[in-house]
Amino acid sequence: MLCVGGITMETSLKDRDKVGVQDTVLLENYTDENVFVDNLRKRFKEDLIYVSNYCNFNYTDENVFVDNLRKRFKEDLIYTYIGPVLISVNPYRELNIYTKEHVKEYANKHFFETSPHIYAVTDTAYRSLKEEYLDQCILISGESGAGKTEASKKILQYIAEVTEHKGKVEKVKEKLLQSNPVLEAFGNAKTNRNDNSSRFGKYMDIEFNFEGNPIGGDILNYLLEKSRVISQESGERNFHIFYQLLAGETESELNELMLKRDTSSYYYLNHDSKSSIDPTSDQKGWNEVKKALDVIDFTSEEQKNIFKIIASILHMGNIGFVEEEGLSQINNLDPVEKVCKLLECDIEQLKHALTNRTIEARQDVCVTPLNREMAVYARDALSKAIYDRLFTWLVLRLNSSLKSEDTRKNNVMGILDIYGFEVFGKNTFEQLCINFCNEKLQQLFIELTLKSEQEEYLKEGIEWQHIEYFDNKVICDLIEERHKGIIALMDEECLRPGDPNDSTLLAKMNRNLAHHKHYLSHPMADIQTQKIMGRNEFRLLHYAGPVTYNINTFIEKNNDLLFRDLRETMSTSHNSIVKELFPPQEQESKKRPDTAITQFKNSLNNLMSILMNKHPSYVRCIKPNDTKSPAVFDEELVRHQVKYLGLMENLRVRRAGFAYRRVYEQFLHRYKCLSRETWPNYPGSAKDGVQALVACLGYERDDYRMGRTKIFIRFPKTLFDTEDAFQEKKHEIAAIIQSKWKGI
Ligand code: AOV
Ligand code: MG
Repeated sequence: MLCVGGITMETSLKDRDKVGVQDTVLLENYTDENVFVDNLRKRFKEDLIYVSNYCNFNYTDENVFVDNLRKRFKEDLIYTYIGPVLISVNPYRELNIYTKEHVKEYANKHFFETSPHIYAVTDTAYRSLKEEYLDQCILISGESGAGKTEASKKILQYIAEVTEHKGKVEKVKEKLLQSNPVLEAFGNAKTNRNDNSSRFGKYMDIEFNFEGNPIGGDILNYLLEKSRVISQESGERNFHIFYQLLAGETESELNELMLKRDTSSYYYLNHDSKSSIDPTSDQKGWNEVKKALDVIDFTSEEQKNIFKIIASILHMGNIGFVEEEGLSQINNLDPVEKVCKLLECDIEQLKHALTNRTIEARQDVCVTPLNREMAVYARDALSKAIYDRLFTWLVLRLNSSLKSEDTRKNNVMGILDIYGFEVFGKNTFEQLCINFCNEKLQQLFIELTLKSEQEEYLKEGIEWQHIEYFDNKVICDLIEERHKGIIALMDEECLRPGDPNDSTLLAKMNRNLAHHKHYLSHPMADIQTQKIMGRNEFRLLHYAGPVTYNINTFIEKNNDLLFRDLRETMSTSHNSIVKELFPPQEQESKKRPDTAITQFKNSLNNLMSILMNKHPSYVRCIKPNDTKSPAVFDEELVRHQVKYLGLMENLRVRRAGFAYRRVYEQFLHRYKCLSRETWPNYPGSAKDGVQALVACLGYERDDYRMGRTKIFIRFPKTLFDTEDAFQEKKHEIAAIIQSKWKGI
């Protein structure tokens, strides 16, 4: 192995054998990186020279940054670090880098000793949990299709590999792993950005016992895009499970569910050819889901009931209405009968509930018949509500199966995998929620890596040149600020008496937000923009780029109203799951529930405080192209992501900053045995003790800084050397003690 201090350079797999070096060329004792790189240039082709950690790079130039990613991508080196932050570029093909051997390669190694990998990040978090008893969270971000969900699966796979393989632990791990196919089948769908796009946000805690073995788990789910149940844009699909059921279920079971295999029989499933995917993948998916449900101990009764519900939604979509003199009537009883058979509810009651609405005003009860439009609305609202509640039920059911038996407060590792930032041809309420969620996550990243890092240097009195960055708090505020933000305006409009509708909402937003830098209304836009922006649209300048939203259905989706008659009908169902989904207490409650977006906002803020209390690790996923191609590295697309993810600023802060810090007392306590001056006790202050210690250890002036309460160490290598010396000393001392003990 070729070594020059601190920089890890990887040669390509192809060239490795030729030049006779192993998988990394470690650079040691270098004085000038550029001289070294020049030397390398003589030996290797330009395209083979790149760095695996940007912090060891002399440049903080965006072009060089992107070019480095490009070169690595071409060599299948999809992972690169900025200090401890992992950048992952979606390879869009299976790489042979996730085998058991790879797991072994990363287990129990210093972070910077190995080449970048999601396993290294996971291992570091895992060891911090196990050895320092710190709760961890791994935050995965990036736009739709960038590889977040895949990354979250690799994390889980790594944990499963490196922990105990027997008894209860093995069973828990099996369940944790199998929760993924279930949630993906019900919560993922093909979109125009990603064939397996997550349509819900997921935060999963893995709970560990004191030996570091998984003993349980808990999943929090965030706002499912339930509108997909009733319609999809061209080229997109409904949730996978509908197609999987039709493709994979046996003929006799399908008969029992009164379903035909052919998707074109169902109004709720998109039929355009663009939206189809390989049918064998649906069959495969079906087998995986069935297996997973078995592993997670869903009883056969529960499984039957789940699929009765899925089938009933497909039939529900086929219920049609005709209108006579403003009154709607069901025009085909066949699907209604099927729904009632499957959900075991009364057909007359359902028919009535689909075409009438009961309103209770003070003491009066008033029944109003629905026109056709309202009946269609009621039907779709029911389908969405059933599916959405079923999804939450599934998560709760998974949680009860994953719940640990240990009642102690154990350490956890959280994995956050949300829906990525997305821009479609038409963006609506759901995209606003999804993109708001991404703003919040970006805000957390900024808070923890750029803001607090710089604030800490100031607080500790370390000389520091402030590095500017774009703080997206301004956009978060535009959306969520009390009384003023978009959410507040939306809620105000939803609750207003009279006839609030989408256009009155848009007018209100335009009035109130016209002068906000990140809000653009149609009337305020320039002529060019007006040409491409409709009158019923508004535009937000998100951290990741502008998105034009169509206001249609905002009010309806935010109100999320399910007529009482339908709720009541469902609560009389004899299907044991449906009964749970619509509890009788709900019918009695008079209180109006929070609007959809306010519930979402509250759950996100709750999530942020969960994350704030854990030790974070970051995975920043990048999408190399828009065509899902393994061969294309679209420089402009990548540059845009590098920009909005704030990676250059992240690098600047990292390069100028310090990799490691610890309060004087802790540092002295751990390493005091390495100097005669500090061992066994230093008479003066901890700060003076640390000063004496590092002088003895030979730290150079540039290696560290002394803050008010902490020592800051610039390079990881400095600390690793100290830690290695400590480990050696520990063994020496142990040996001495042992021999003395034997001597006695
Ligand atoms: P996302 O989670 O970030 O999007 P995914 O993790 O679903 O994106 O990745 C999209 C697709 O890219 C996957 O289905 C794989 O085909 C491929 N892919 C991603 N990462 C890898 C990898 N490490 N190795 C091989 N293929 C990969 V969204 O859920 O849409 O925001 O809402
Ligand atoms: Mg995903």
